[in-house]
Formats: sequence, C-alpha cells, structure tokens
Amino acid sequence: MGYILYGDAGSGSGPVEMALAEIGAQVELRDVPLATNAQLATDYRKLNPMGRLPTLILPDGTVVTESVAILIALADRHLEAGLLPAGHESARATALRWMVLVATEFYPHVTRFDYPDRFSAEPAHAPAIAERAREMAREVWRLIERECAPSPFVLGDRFSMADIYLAALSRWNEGARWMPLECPRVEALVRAVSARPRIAPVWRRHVPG
Ligand SMILES: N[C@@H](CCC(=O)N[C@@H](CS)C(=O)NCC(=O)O)C(=O)O
Repeated sequence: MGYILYGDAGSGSGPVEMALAEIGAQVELRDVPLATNAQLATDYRKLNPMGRLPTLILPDGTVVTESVAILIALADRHLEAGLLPAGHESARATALRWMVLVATEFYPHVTRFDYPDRFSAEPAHAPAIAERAREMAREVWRLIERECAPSPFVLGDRFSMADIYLAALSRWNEGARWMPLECPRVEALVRAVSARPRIAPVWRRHVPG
C-alpha cells in the first residue's frame, strides 16, 4: 500500500504531490474541493481537525497534517531521494529555516487573503484585511529574495525539499503576477523547480499558466 494524499489543485497538497513525484512514491490522490468548503466537512475533520489541506496518510495508516511536517517526514522516509541534508549538516538547518519561515510567516497571510471574513465580525472590514494580507505576504517574499537569496536553489547547487516548498507557495496570492517584477531569484528558483522532469507534470496541474 502506498500513500494517500487529500488535496486540491493549487493548494498546499501541490508541493506534497511534487515531493512524492520526485521520490517516485506511489500515491492515491483524494480530492477535497476548497470551492465547496469540503475541507470543513465533519468526516474530513476527523483526519485534519483544523479543516485544512493537505493531509497525508502514511502506508501504515498514520495521519500527518501540516505541510512542512509532511515534507520533512517524506524526506526522512526516503533518504535515497536526498531531499533534505542529514541531521548533523548545517545545510539541513538552513533548508528548514526557510521552509518554516514560509509556513509560519507567509501561509497565514494566504488564509487572511482567501478568507478575510474570518478575521473580523464586521463584514465591511474584509476587503481591507485581504489587502493588508496581500501586502504583508509580499514583504515576506521580498525578505526571502534578499536574505535567503536562492541561487538557483535555497542551498545553492543542492536541490532540496525547501525548493519545492518555496517555489510552489510563491505562486499564491497572485505571486505569479507580481513576483517576476520584484523577486528575480525566486523566479529563477521557480523555473528550476518547475522544469524538473518528475515535477513538471504535477506543477502544470497545480499552477495554471
Ligand atoms: N498549517 C497548514 C495550513 C494549511 C492551509 O491553510 N491550507 C489551505 C489550502 S492551501 C486550506 O486548507 N484552507 C481552507 C480553509 O482555511 O478553510 C499547513 O501548513 O498544512
């Protein structure tokens, strides 16, 4: 039995699917359409109590939520794919640093951008919340461009899980439209990741255009 991945096109299941493709692991994809709020259904929340995508079920039935936890677990379970440096290597700390920064500092702005009505009891506040989330998200990517400075990968010449995660999430919140103007290093990373033979078909399904 292989992995089971709950997700939707263009969501956080994208980088997980890309990692599984890079590994060459067998996976059954189960759709949870965000358009109909299927992630909030009672049955799905038994797996992912937050009501979020993605959720990965390991071959032994273990449930893993939280995109970065899923990607680290996959890298550790498939050492032969070399998707994260070993625990004693400083490069692992660097890869995790940027993955966790994106998960904790950028991803919440995506939620505010996509669901601004959750963040105020006053419906009229929603457009301002979404706009502020968009601006703050851009600040995070400007910081990544400047401080992480991928070249072309987060670890320089060494491809890693961090590249998959950063490249995929950089397309959200209209990133594909504005990032080429402001973040050329992130754009080069996106080109390098999306062109990888095993990732390319998955990339096309998750990133329109
Ligand atoms: N901390 C979670 C965040 C997941 C998340 O927010 N996923 C989005 C899709 S990309 C989602 O399910 N949103 C639906 C909702 O918030 O109702 C992770 O890293 O996996």
